Amino acid sequence: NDLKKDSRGALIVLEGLDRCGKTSQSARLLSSLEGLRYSVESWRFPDRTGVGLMISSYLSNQSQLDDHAIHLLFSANRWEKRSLMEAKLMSGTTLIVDRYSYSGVAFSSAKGLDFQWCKVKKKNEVGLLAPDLVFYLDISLEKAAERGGYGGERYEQLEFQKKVAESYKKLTDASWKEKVTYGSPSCFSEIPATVEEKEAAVMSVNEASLIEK
Ligand code: 2DT
Repeated sequence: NDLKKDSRGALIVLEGLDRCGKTSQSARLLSSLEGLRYSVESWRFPDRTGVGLMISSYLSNQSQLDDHAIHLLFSANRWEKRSLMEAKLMSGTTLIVDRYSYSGVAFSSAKGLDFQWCKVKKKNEVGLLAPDLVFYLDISLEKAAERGGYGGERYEQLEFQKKVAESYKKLTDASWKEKVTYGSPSCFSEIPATVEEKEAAVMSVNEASLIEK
């Protein structure tokens, strides 16, 4: 099942609360895949360039934005990168992405935006590339808080993280598997899948999704 040079790379997403270990795990996954001679890159959303400059200013409390507006900016931030992501995947590079559309739903709905509005109603995610694999790094709030405290950004507060955890739980469906092992990504179809309207969008975690405990 090795990725061949002429097959596309895999889109691997890591999700979870702040301080759940996404950064460490993506670094480990990156070096392990590099060791297996895959072409692989580490990405993160929000990307703090372009539209991301506004997001960054919002997150650091330097500006205020309507909750829906910031939600859509996060989505626009992914759209800005869509063609580059596709080009990378098509050229055989695997992308390990720290946060994606799931964060979009979990964080915005934790603020009180309607869950369904965030998830499918606005369909602003439809057409983005669907991940081949999503790791949800499940950590208790207490453990996350123990890990040296949160930074000073807008969402980095215990009470808020609690709500985010509840939102992530709502995104869980029967297809999520509790599993700790993963192999190298298997060969995927040549063309990256896009988020289909019918498939209840990117939020409905597909068969390949795993929960890492
Ligand atoms: P980092 O601390 O990982 O840089 O994230 N967020 C992220 C959203 O609210 N919506 C999104 O679509 C994405 C991708 C999660 C900064 C914060 O931005 C939140 C934490």
